[in-house]
Amino acid sequence: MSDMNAGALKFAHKSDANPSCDFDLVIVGAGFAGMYMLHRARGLGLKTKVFEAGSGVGGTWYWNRYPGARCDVESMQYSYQFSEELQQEWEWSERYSPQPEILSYANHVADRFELRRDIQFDTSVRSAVFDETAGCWKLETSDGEHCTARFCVMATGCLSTPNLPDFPGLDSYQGETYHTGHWPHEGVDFSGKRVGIIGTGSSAIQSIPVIAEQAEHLTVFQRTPNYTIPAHNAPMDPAYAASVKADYAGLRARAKTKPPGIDIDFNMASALSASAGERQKQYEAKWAHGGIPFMGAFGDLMLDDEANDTAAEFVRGKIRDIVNDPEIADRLSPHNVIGCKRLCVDTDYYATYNRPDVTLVDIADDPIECLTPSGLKAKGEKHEFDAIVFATGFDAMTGTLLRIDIRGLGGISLKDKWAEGPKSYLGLSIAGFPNMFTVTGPGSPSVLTNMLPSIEQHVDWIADCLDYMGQNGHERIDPSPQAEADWVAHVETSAGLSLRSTCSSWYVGANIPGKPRVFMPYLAGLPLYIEKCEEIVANGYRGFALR
Ligand code: N01
Repeated sequence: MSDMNAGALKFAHKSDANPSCDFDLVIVGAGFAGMYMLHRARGLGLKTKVFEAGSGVGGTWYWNRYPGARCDVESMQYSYQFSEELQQEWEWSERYSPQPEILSYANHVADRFELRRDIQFDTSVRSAVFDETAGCWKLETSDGEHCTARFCVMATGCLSTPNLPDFPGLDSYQGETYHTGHWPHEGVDFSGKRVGIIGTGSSAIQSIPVIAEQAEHLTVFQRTPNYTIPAHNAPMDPAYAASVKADYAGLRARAKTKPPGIDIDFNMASALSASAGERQKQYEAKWAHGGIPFMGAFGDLMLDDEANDTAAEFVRGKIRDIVNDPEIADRLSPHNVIGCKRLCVDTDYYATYNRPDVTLVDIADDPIECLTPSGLKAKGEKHEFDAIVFATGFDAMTGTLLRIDIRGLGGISLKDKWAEGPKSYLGLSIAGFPNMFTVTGPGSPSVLTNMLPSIEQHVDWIADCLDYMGQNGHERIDPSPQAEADWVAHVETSAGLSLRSTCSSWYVGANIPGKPRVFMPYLAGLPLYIEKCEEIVANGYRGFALR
């Protein structure tokens, strides 16, 4: 990482650079991206302000408080690496961290680096308009406040705008409603209640076993079954934690060489070249290890349908083993490409369907007809509920950005620019929107990787860029339309190389009616992406106009 204080002197005199702006930098969002961006900006001596919609830091982990919420990347890797002291002092209590612990960690970081004094909570940004004459971004908040800034960093998260489908009769329902992505902070007690849950993605798969423990009866409405691998979560092994801490830099460096930015074992051999017995042994070992590394069983799982189906069939076999009723096991068994939608990681998910107080309703061919005052109607049958949980996901990657009225050069709106899908250079910047950066934006590896190292890589890139601009007297940076178009084409070509882009997932916007079908994240992996980002910098910020 670069020296955080380089360029501080230049920026200490920011008002000389552009006295007409209130701030050097405004950051939107105080999740892990916004917090680290603020920390780096301070190191550069930038006068910075952060606006955060929530009442506290943590982003995703502030909002997603549903029962069972837990990270699917192991704790020792799902953490910041920018401060050796921080990574040495923090103790994770479980192999996979539960949401409250990750939120405590975010609060600890905010306290340790005294971040709160520059964060305005309970404030969302309504609009950001570039004033070409003044060279400032003009922002308006939800409170009607106005401010200006030379630079704007959108640290708005990839999964931060919940998707609530427009079910007919939604407003008529009289019972309690919850969305997993916007859970009440005081928690919910489902004891003695008849609960319905809509959706079977990662959030549902984590919450269903916990809600089933509490509720009098739980009914799950499944449109598409999902593959999930057991987490085998356990208390943190102190010897393992100590061994990581003895060489944290080693672990972080190894992780940076792996496509998802996680230090996991990849077997590059072909599944189809292995014998049936070898494949079974390998899949059993990965199942026993648990979690996302399952997809590292063979090198061609995301490249070849037939290879992929060997892994898919293994998981279907596990479902048949775990679920007592063969008909329910069949309904729970996906037949699409495993790993095409985000692989889920669970604790006791499939076994939950052996409970007499859990019912699975398959709505694949017969969507929910409507909500009624006392529940909902599906497949011609009325279901009565005291509470309905919408585990229906997010308007991912672009949803939050497009809810802000962002206007760049010539007053062009981001909404118009992205009408046919997101266009950006490196997922970091958008042509025609100068001095604005997006952390883990569409066109970057983001959601296909461990988010923390991806966030840090982006924030470091942006901070180094601001430092470079300060050192060289540049006031404006804007990617060229050609560089952007070339990158968008490269992102699209990369997506076509993997089976990952072949299904109706939120990666392609398929979950939101009317959203353009574009594979949004960059699929070629973190190491290649980092190489490209560094190469662009080494070539004088190739593809950017700096002036
Ligand atoms: O959302 P999802 P999520 N009628 O979009 C269904 C991350 N995450 O919140 O598949 C009926 O995956 C929809 O059905 P279908 C992770 O990256 C991480 O669960 O579209 N059903 C689907 O079953 C994850 O991928 C962690 O047919 C409707 C579900 O709702 C991402 O967040 C934990 C419907 C939505 O699933 C999103 O996960 C949680 C309708 N009209 C989340 N509309 C961890 O770190 C939607 N559905 C572990």
